[in-house]
Amino acid sequence: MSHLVSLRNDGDIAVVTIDNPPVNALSHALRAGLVEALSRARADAGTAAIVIVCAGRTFIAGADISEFGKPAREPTTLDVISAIEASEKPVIAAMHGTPLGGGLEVALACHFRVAVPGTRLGLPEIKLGLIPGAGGTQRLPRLIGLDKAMAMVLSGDPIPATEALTAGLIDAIVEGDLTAAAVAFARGIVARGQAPVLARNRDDKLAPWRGEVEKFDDDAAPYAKRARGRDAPAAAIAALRGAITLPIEEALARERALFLDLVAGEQSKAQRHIFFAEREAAKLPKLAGVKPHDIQRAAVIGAGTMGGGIAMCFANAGLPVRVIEANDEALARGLDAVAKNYRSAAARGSLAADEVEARLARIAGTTDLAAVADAEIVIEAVFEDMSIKQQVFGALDRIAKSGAVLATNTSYLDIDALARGVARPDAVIGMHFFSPANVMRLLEVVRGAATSPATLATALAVGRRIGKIPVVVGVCHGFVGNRMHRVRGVEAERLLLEGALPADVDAALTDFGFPMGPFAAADLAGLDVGWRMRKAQGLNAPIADLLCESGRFGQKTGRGFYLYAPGSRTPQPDPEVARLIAAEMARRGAAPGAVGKDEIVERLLFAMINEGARILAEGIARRPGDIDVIWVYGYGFPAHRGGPMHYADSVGLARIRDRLTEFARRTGDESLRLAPLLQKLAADGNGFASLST
Ligand code: T1G
Repeated sequence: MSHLVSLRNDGDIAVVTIDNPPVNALSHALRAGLVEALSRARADAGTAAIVIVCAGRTFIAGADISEFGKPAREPTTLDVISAIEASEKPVIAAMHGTPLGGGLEVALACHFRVAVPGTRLGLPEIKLGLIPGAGGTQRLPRLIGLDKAMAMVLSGDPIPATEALTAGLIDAIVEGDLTAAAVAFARGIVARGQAPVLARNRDDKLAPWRGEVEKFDDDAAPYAKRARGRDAPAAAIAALRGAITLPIEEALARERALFLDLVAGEQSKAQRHIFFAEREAAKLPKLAGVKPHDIQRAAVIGAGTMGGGIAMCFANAGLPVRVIEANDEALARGLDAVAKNYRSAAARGSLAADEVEARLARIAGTTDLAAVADAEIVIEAVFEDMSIKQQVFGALDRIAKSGAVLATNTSYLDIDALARGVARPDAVIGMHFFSPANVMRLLEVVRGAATSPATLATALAVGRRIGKIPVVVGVCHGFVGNRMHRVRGVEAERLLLEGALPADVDAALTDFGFPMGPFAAADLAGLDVGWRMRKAQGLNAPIADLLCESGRFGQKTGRGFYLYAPGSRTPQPDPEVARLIAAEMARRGAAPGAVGKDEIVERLLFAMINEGARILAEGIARRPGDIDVIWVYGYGFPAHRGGPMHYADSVGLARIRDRLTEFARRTGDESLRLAPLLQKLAADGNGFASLST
């Protein structure tokens, strides 16, 4: 048998143990071993029941994603499932960790399922631009009902074992040694002569839905509405619909056909790229063997929106955190906002009341900076002003304990300049959180020229511990994300001066898949933030500056690029803004014109991609995939497009080169001058992906 699967008997119970680290993915070798083991156990007269269990940290966490896009090899996952369902002896899935995707589908083919406490079960395929392709959309609703199955398949989020038991997805939660408990469970089944029932033959949970297709369509509609250009949600709905409109064999065939279409599609390729790029981003060969500091306690300087959110990240991860503010009033305001945030989470039912209290208890506020003395990591999140930050770092240098990491949450200031002002520049690093910090998963970890490997390793470890996706970047103005964001902003402003309106530009990007366009996003963030920054740096944004000069700061003033009805966050086009833009165009002698949607997308994204090429050439980002992860998790770039650099490869760098050349000629804009790396790759017929091989 394959080295990944072993078979032994515990009396009359056969135990099939899978061991394919790190997550027992259903690779070809594993499938072959499983089919072999099952046929042996079935053929063995001394075997009355079969237990399938996994070694390592989890039950099968899905199909082997790295095999997608390659020729399918037999036995397939469907063959494994047929082998289980053909067994006349009860087969029991014994689960722990994260049985996901094809792993849960294997369990759904078993006659019984048991799990240890803490197991999280799910069908996350939709997060890879796919749908369950091995019967999940048919067997799951037969066990737990269509509405719950719809929620699981279309969200892709796992459910805890307790919920799975209540829903009927598992038959028991077992304590202690999983294998022993599963063997005992199997023995009980055999002793009671309990007839094994296959999920595929269950109909009690589906019967209420037969003839209720309209209700199904109504319930599915909100999911379809939120698809924003993704193909997988519609495919999932179509597959689930088959559960109540088709005989099971036809429904399974339809699911499979929909799945195979998606696997071969660009969207799933893009989302699989992001899956692996996210994990690659955490790997820095140079840090191999470097031990991060042990972090027991954190401190955050500043209780503003960012400081409060950062403190919540630590409290959510079980770490005590001190929040230091300049005065009691600001401290109280900050801690109130944190408490309100937690209480509204409890009100929404996404956090238990006792958990709210436990997290609040981990956050202690003070106005005494000396309180940072026992923290192993200090994160400065004060006002974006270099002189204020230098003062804070000077004080931290005197107070913080030796070996402490001194991090700054600046979103664009020079980390090296901050480090030069302290006696321990090796301990200085940027940890750039995204707002709201307790929600956004991205963390730009900015390595300074003097940052030590231990400081970097510690920041990465802390990032992962507080549930972030840390991506290492170098020091430059705006690092990776904001540097590209600024270039996109300049191009967006230019489009307004060529006749596009804010709503045209925003619609082009939301149709592309972004949750929000640049102008609605600017109104949400507050136009005054960017205005202050531009003024400090001698930069300008013609229209945004004009809006700010007239007191239009966005949602906070009810007027910005859009109008907002009192209490509403819905942007309404404002004729006054159109007039203001027209007047500015006239003042500049610009002829009014129209810019098509496709050109708007190209202008905004190709300019960003060009800047991304410069960033790669300068080594500010290590891999194109790092840039993609930053934009997908920090700026809402649609994951089904794979991030800007992956998207560029799907368009073709030669086309981007030619279009940028055309745009630069037409606009005379220097920042659109081709990045040499883009030019070279296009000339060689290569893509950015060629840089990662
Ligand atoms: N295939 C291949 N490699 C995988 C993998 C998978 N399914 N899951 C994880 N890895 C690798 C990962 O790249 C990393 O490698 C290492 O394992 C540890 O992962 C037919 C179509 C299970 C919750 O979507 O969500 O089944 O970087 O760092 O944080 O219907 O991994 O060390 O070289 O993420 O502890 C459905 C995907 C597939 C689950 C563990 N399954 N995995 O998280 O570790 S589609 C999924 C995860 C499918 C069927 C369909 C997480 C995890 P390396 P990690 P972790």
